[in-house]
Amino acid sequence: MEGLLTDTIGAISTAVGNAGISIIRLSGPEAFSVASKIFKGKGNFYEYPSHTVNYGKIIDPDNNDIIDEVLITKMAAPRTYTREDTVEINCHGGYVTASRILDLLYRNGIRPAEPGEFTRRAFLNGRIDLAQAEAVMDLIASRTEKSSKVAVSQLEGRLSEKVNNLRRQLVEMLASIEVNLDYPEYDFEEVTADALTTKIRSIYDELKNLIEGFHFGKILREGMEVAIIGKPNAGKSSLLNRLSGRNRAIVTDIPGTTRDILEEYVNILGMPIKLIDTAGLRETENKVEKIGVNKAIEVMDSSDLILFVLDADSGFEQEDADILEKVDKYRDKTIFVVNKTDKKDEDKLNEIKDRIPNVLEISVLEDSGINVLEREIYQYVNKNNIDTDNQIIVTNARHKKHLQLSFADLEKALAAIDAGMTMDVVSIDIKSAAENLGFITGHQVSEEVVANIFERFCVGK
Ligand SMILES: Nc1nc2c(ncn2[C@@H]2O[C@H](COP(=O)(O)OP(=O)(O)OP(=O)(O)O)[C@@H](O)[C@H]2O)c(=O)[nH]1
Ligand SMILES: [Mg+2]
Repeated sequence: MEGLLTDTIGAISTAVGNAGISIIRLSGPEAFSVASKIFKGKGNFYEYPSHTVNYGKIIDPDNNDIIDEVLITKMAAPRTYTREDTVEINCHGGYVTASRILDLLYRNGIRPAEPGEFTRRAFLNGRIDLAQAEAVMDLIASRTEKSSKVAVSQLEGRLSEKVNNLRRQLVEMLASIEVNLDYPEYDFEEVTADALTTKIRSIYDELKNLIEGFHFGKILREGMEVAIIGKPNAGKSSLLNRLSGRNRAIVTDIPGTTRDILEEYVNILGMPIKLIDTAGLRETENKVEKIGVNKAIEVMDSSDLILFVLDADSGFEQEDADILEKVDKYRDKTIFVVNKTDKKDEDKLNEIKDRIPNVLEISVLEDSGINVLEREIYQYVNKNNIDTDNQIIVTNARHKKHLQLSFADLEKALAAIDAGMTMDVVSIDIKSAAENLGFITGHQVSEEVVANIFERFCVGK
């Protein structure tokens, strides 16, 4: 990338939309000189103390047009996000004003920031490590309080700390092996195969834990997929509407209303959930409905959790028996729900309870049992007892990849020791394991990989 750290970059840092204010951020060696050219406030911009907010106007120096009244924040390096001289202009909301100011800046020597370039600079200037930089992106994208908590803890460097610690242990191991090999005449403590195995095993176990947590991390970030299935007219779409709090799906008393998959993000007790409404499952000759039914069956397989909705109005029917058979292999990830309990036909309800003893009774119409269902869904997600406040959770696919590679290296190292290989052979795998961990925090990461990661950021972050 040209002008990697010598250019001064600028972008609108707030989201596009009708916000009250927009913030334009500048970073780089010319940030102050360009700001002083277009900003007219009380006194000389250069003399403002660092980290102060100042009132003034943005004026086009070419024709003296006043573009906006703004608050400008001046922050001198190195105590800034990028560690460079930084200026933030709070201008009035709306895209038009912010774009005009940005345009003025571009005409006066500022280069448009590339996606993620501010964070990239923070990384290149050593303020944050790579895992932290990626956490910034996660934070921007995170939908709920819980997922943003995980991102914040990564930002604080907990994953990095852990990975660095494991990496350091591997490097120390390599060092002691080398000392043994290179200076056999000295009386260093000998690295025995047993001692080495024990040490590698403990790191191996820790990596395994981190890797296993990835699935949960993905759920936190992208939302767990919960499929609502059941026979036609059971009230699946009604339930989706209730849980999402809006009339997303069409509801009618005609069986076979929903024909396609419908997805909706909802927030259940702080967990992001992707709810999937499906076509009622039944044998059908209707071509369109048939496709919908097949899709519903696919979704059962791919989803993280299934809500099987039965109908207290109709009782337990052959269609339910058929679905029960289909859902059997997914029992561990199924919550059974009987809707329309307001109908108060005890016999029909008991028919269902006899077949499915632990079925959860709800009525979307009367809004009963919904809170209990929400808690069940929440508990299902948390049943692995992952404590998001204290556990390090891997949420990023790139991190996971390198953890897995490192894990595989250690597996090879252990096998090599077992096979009675010499220490210099074993050390090759250990070195590779350490390198793979280094890739996570960017300790030894090629320019190309860095560029690739930052390209995924939004401009202005
Ligand atoms: N009495 C009562 N009726 C309900 C309840 N929930 C939904 N209904 C009604 O049941 C009918 C079917 O509801 P939908 O939500 O469309 O059912 P569905 O399972 O999505 O049906 P398909 O899309 O055809 O598979 C509608 O007339 C709803 O108003 C409930 O708790 N009690
Ligand atoms: Mg429906």
